[in-house]
Amino acid sequence: MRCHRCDNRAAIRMRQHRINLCREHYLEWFVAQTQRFIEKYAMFTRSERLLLAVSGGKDSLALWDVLGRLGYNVDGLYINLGIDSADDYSNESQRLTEIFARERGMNLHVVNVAGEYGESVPQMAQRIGRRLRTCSTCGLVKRHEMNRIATDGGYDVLLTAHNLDDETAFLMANTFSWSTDLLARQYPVLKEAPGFTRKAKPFCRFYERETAAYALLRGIEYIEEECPYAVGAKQLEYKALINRFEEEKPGFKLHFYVGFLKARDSGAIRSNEQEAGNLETQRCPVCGQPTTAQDACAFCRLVNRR
Ligand code: Q46
Ligand code: ZN
Ligand code: ZN
Repeated sequence: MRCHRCDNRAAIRMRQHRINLCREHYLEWFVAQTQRFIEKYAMFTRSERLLLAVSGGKDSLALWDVLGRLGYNVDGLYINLGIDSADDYSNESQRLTEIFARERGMNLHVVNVAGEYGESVPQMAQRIGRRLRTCSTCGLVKRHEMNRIATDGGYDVLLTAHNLDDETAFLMANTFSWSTDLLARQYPVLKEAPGFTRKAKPFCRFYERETAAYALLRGIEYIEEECPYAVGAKQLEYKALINRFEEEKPGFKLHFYVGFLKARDSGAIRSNEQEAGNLETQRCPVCGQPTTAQDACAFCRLVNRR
């Protein structure tokens, strides 16, 4: 199998794009594609300050690497959730993230949930009796902390490294449950609104195996273990299902996602701007973040501030 751009041995075969590339041309292609997505969806510019949520996994570290190469002004945010599995998941992923940042001279914010609020995420979930739903507690904490650091730090855009596999799994879950609000908010970029920083997902059109190949070929050291709470999550079942479709029909994921974006652009699905606008009038009296609650927001209630 030869590279389509030179005669060297191909390092990756991408059936969905009908192209094989060697290591050097793959790394070049991947960085150029990222820039193309940033421009296509008008995500951000080089004069804006970006904050990237990094987990220590392949996607977020690969995105940090690519944005640095492209000359963007991007800082990292690592949130230590206090997940102390056999592999010491949280501390190990923090360690790898810190090494990555140090080696490249990148600026990293670290939030330790237990240090900040007196309890780890699994402890919070257990206290409120939602042991089996640690992920929903986790999601609430992560969203709040990302928004807090982005607002306090005066960042223009908050980035996450969701890839196409993540996006299509959300899309399928939101479609199966007809969660139209969530569908309306699913887009490569969400405009800023009062109390909300703009959000962008520059990797949303990359297959997971493409981001993994980038991290591997670039020699990035990342945490390979999954969070132990991901096991059995619905999200993984959807991913497995979508992978079966992809096997049978290469390109399925991309068509599914891009088709959805087109439908949304044509106005078939109401965009998020109105949604975010509705929150404008209400602010949490404790933390000041926008909320739909009449009093303290869900996060402040969770951490017992009220
Ligand atoms: S980190 Fe948190 Fe995920 Fe772990 S507890 Fe669930 S939501 S699985 S992205
Ligand atoms: Zn080549
Ligand atoms: Zn609050």
